[in-house]
Amino acid sequence: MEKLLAKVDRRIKKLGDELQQLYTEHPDATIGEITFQNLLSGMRGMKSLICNTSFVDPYRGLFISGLEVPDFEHKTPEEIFFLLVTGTLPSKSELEELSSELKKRSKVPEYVWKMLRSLPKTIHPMTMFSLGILAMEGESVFKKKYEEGLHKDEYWKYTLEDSLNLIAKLPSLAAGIYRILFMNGDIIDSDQQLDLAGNLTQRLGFNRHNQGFEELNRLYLVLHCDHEGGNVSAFTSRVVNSALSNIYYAASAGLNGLAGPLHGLANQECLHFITNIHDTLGNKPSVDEIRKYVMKTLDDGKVIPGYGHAVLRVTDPRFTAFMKFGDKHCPESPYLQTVKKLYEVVPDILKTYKGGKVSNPWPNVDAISGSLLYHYGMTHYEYYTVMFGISRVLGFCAQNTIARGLHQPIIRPKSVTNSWLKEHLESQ
Ligand code: NMX
Ligand code: MLT
Repeated sequence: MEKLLAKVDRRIKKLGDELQQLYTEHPDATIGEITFQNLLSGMRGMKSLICNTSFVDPYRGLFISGLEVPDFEHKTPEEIFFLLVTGTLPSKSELEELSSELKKRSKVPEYVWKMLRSLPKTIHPMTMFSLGILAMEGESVFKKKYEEGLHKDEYWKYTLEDSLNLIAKLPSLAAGIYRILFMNGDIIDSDQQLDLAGNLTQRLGFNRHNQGFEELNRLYLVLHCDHEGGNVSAFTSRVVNSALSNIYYAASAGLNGLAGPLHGLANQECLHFITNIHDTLGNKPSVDEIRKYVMKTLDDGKVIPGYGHAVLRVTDPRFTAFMKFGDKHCPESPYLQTVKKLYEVVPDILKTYKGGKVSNPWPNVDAISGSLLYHYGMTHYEYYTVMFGISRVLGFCAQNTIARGLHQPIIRPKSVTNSWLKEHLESQ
């Protein structure tokens, strides 16, 4: 792990020096104002975190150290984790080192399977995923070292150590959950030669050579990896880790946020939405029929899943990357066809809905991702957020490793009461 450690160390020193210099030069600088509107709107747009793993430009989408989605969509999850945590893509030998470390650490402890098998079959797969990670908390090397009196400067090393131990187990853990809930419950061993995506595909029990399913899994694990620091799941994981709760606690907490329908569960909601469209209108609904269906959904006081975003103001480039994949591998899929028809009608409807109140009428990643999994026979759509989650843990791990390296403090914003607000606003 020497190469990875050395690179992360260099990056942390560089980021720390930059921040120190900026602070020395601008100690009293103002970054932005907090308006009453910000308080009422979930802190939307407030700049209140530093995150260098990735950045979301409202008009160009996700950037990871200067690379945007088309630049990295063909990489592997291993390369992406290296990029997130070090700021550069790995050389061949760096990638070999990381891959071999992950392979060594991939075995999920037996007690996790025992616990997961004992749960009712009605449980949501995201609950099992979060519980599976939480159950391994006792394996934390950070926790052990902290109890022995670890120096602050070393926190990041053991956060990274825990991260590698956790990331290595995710394909096996996630696939095991799929097999316990939807198959006969046998856990499939993987070929030690496989990478994270190959491992996931094999352990799920799908044919690895099934016209692109493994490639789709690889793309899935890459596209969902990180989306700067303020999204619900990453922010939650950062808050939890800022109390020095180890990466198992932080990842499990972040995933609990991802499990909400306005965040990661939107991919499940989208497939449910499309399935309902097909059940009501048949497998080849017309654009007009879809328009009416969307209008009725809005009239019923529901959101259109997969549309809108807190930061983006254009079609999510991750949506576009999945669309390219769909056009290449399964253009005839009725699910993909309905995704396209929704794309034709929803933005125009949302632009004028509620007097133009929707900040972003364009699709996000969740509007398409599930329809591709469905095409390959993964029809249990309640599982789709787990696929998102495997990838997002890469971002949690990278963000928290860097945050510990920079000695970032416990996150604890101030809240105010109505009476404080009244007094404050009236005194202005
Ligand atoms: N359908 C209907 N109404 C919407 C939608 C939508 N897709 N998107 C936003 N609105 C409404 C929103 O509910 C709000 O209404 P109200 O003031 O009555 O509560 C109004 O438009 C203004 O909200 P915005 O400022 O546009 O959006 P906000 O930043 O608050 O929320 C989302 C962003 C993503 C939560 C919101 O667009 C949404 O609920 N989308 C559908 C769910 C979804 O696709 N989530 C996945 C996000 C990506 N991810 O992977 O996490
Ligand atoms: C994400 O990938 O986290 C979502 O697009 C939501 C967000 O960025 O707020």
